[in-house]
Amino acid sequence: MDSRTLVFLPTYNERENLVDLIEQLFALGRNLSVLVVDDLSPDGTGELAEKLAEQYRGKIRVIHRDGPRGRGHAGVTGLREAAASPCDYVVEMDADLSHHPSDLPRLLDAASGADLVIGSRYVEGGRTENFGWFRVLNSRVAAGLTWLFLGLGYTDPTSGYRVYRRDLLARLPWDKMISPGPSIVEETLYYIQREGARIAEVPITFRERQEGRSKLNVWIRVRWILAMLRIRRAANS
Ligand SMILES: Nc1nc2c(ncn2[C@@H]2O[C@H](COP(=O)(O)OP(=O)(O)O)[C@@H](O)[C@H]2O)c(=O)[nH]1
Ligand SMILES: [Mg+2]
Repeated sequence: MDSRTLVFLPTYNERENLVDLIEQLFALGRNLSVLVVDDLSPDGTGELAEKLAEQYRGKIRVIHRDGPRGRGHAGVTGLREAAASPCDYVVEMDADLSHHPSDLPRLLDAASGADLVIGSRYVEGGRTENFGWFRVLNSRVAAGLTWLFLGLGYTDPTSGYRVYRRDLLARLPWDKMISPGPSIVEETLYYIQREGARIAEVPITFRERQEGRSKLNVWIRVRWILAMLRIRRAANS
């Protein structure tokens, strides 16, 4: 039987990307359902997600987060909810079409032999498109820092395109996590490595978004580095 897979999408101002992404996901013909976690996007992404949920009845759930927004807050809400949902695998991917649904079948195939599959831009066969040298440098430096601070020796630890076994997510100590922003991606990987989980890296083609804007700015980058310094300490407290 096709394993049950829940695709978790964190969204903030992704109105121009969400319909395409959802259509492409369901066109894969796998046993998929979708969980959208939106932080009250001013562009109406949350309302659009509700419309899609009506259209694809029973296949899409939407959580509207209130309170402080952030990729990390949304990540904890979404993955926690996913861990308690009836499914075998949980996919996490960006909602800006940078992570392409056409790579998903290969990631899911690899998940039968691993607890976590990371979609990697930098493993042999991986690619980036339309991703300028500064963004590549950024993600390479970030990977170096996660190795230095957290001991994560993977080619692409900052990739948010992943497949988790649901039972792995159910074992993670969500209450200890301290990342309000994108460092949640490295923080979850840190705890997963500590669990002794089997981690595989599979090549993906990452395409920088065509629509909407990245939420990565200088302040978010500074907070990301500060989080790297605190994650290990919080884990051991
Ligand atoms: N719910 C929620 N999602 C967010 C937030 N910030 C970013 N995202 C989503 O996280 C994903 C990655 O964000 P993006 O801005 O593209 O970051 P980049 O790919 O690193 O430039 C996208 O699906 C965003 O919509 C947030 O504060 N709340
Ligand atoms: Mg993006």
